[in-house]
Amino acid sequence: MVDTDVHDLDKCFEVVVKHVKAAGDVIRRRSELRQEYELKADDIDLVTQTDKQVEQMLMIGLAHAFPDHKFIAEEESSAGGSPKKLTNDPTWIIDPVDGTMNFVHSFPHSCISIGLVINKVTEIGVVYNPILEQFFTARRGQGALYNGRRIKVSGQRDLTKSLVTSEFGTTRDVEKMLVVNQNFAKLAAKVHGLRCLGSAALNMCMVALGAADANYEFGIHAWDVCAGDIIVREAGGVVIDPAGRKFDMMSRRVLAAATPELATEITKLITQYYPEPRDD
Ligand code: LIP
Repeated sequence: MVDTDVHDLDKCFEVVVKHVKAAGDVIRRRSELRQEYELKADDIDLVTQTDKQVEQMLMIGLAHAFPDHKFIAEEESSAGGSPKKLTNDPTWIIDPVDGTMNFVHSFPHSCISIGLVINKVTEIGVVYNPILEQFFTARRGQGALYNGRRIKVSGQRDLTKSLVTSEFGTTRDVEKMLVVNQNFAKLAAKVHGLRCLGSAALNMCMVALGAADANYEFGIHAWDVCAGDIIVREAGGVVIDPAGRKFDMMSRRVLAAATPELATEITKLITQYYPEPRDD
């Protein structure tokens, strides 16, 4: 176990906010321009130069301030090399542009998502959509804020009165698409509405804001959900595994909800899917 007291969490928060705001300026400036992109694992799994440059900006800035801290970052991880295991060491989990497909199309729902995990416990979460000036933050035991204002989940318990967010994802894997479409059909027949913002982090922040009542997805990565997880929980919501077990950030499965009752209704209804490989 790492002694958390030695890590000045106030300084960590101050430094990460400074670098996220600077990186946000880069994304905002470029968001009006059509983005060139490269393909990653699939023809709908894209990466832009901005994803890579923003990731470098954040990692260099944080490594300079905290030389002993570790990183699990999307583009570094997707560029090959052995999967990173989450240790007890202070680890920044970074998605430089969550919602890259949106960014490529100038659809204004993209964000920086970054979390600090120590002893496998998330201490800080920041999600920033610089295009719509949506700045979400949370610190363990200190609540969640949206543009500096305290936020709370909706408190919704009833699935038939719920707005639920999820995604088709960035893979055309046949087996996965079957499950995704089955779950959309089952939920569409029950809920008030389904929404896909195109960003797991922003989908979870909508739950924290009380603007949506639940979010679930299979196939996301630790960097898509690390910050959203603490922001939802600090706003009074729950984050679990979609089968009802404890949330496992490296499992590529998430269910966030306003209440445990709503989460249970969703776990009972949806078809499960287990993405391979795990992130670790
Ligand atoms: C995206 C997630 C989204 C998921 C996509 C992709 P990216 O992250 O935000 O929820 O459906 O497959 O993982 O690639 O834009 O950082």
